[in-house]
Amino acid sequence: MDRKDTGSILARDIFVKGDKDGNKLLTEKEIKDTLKKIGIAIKDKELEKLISQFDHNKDGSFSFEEFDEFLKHLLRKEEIHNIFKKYAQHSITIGKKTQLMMTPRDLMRFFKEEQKQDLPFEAIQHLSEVLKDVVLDELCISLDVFNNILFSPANSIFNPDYLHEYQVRFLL
Ligand SMILES: [Ca+2]
Ligand SMILES: [Ca+2]
Repeated sequence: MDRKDTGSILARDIFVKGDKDGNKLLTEKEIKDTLKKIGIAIKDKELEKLISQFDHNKDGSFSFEEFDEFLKHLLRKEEIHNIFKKYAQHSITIGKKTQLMMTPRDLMRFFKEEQKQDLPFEAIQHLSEVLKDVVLDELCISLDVFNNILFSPANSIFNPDYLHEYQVRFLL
């Protein structure tokens, strides 16, 4: 079975279990309960935003197709967050907030180990405006920057075989 089948069957299974009244639609309440069950924590406000983003026919609930798309979006975010945490070995504290950060060296490690790409520092610098004038061990890559780099058009010029492994894993 390839990834596509696995993903769809999983989403279908989650959808059917979450659809308590069996009307083939997930209401906001059903979506909330479902996410809790599969261990995805999400703030009410954020969830409302996402529901309106993926509720294409604006009936206030999710059809399977809408839910499938929504779930892929969520899993991709989780995945990127997890992979960021794995490679971001430093943190900085601004006020009361502590934020995980990567150095360009950490990012190079990510490309080498996860994307099988040996990117020289210069190539890394080309990937992001933020990295233009930094040195190897400078803490400058936040989760947002990391996300932008993964999704930047510049990233696609490198090794298309491993193109956006973390973008496509849950989209396939
Ligand atoms: Ca329902
Ligand atoms: Ca809908």
